[in-house]
Amino acid sequence: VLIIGERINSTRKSVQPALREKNESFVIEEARKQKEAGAQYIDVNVATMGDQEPAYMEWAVKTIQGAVDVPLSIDSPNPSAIEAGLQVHQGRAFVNSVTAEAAKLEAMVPLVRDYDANVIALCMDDQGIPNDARKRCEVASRLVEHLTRQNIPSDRIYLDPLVYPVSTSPEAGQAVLETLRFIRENFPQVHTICGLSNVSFGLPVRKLLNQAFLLLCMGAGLEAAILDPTDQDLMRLLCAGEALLGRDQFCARYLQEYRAGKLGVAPDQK
Ligand code: THG
Repeated sequence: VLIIGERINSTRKSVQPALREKNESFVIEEARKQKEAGAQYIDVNVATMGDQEPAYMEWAVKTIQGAVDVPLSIDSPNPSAIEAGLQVHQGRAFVNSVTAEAAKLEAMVPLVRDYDANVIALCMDDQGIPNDARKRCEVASRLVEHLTRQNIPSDRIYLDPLVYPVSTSPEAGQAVLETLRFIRENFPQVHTICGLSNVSFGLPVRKLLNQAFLLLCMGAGLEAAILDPTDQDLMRLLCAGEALLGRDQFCARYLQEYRAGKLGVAPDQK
């Protein structure tokens, strides 16, 4: 599973003031910590900065990549903020995200193409976010059709079924799993991604729910996840899940993590 670290997000209580003050050492440390914990990309979301969002995005991208060698997922509903981030980004970024809304597609797709980025496409359209899996699958199909017709290579496309809190919509978990299976079966050439932590909003012991949901999603064909890589239990489960699903040849990765003492048990000293 491709791991995108979620911790640099202005909706988090501890992060918002640091971003507002443009605290360089704070964002650098958050990025370093997540990369060290196994994140291959770092998500950057400064959405609470209002009309200053593009300036903050540019600052965050420059600051992080000036100190840590890691590609970023530029997370915003605002095409100007996405472009401000892409303009200063080094390497291949994720554009997070487009939707099937007509205006969104029109503004975002040229950016994805011009900057040769990966793109996360959310399963929602001008009608909003569909509750049931069947409509989400229908939106997923339209997204694949539109993006490939606009010459976005299919292996750059990451479809996100959109995870909702099970506390408010009990069917949210199943809808995601069904959509993931549908995408894997019908569009094997595109990738799947989820923001895991959304599932547990409003409930106690959120980590437990996030962990359980990660494994369910992996079983349904999840290929990339936006998550907190500093949650060691979550990362261990991910590692075990890959071995169990045969996505870790000879369990090499699992054994490597064990020998490095990262599975929470001291390795034998034979
Ligand atoms: N799909 C895509 N992008 C996304 C999401 C998605 N980006 C944003 C979000 N969802 C993923 N990122 C987060 C980041 C933090 C939390 C959840 C998802 C989170 N934060 C706690 C909170 O707000 O209660 C932390 C509390 C705190 O530290 O203040 O749960 O689904 N494509």
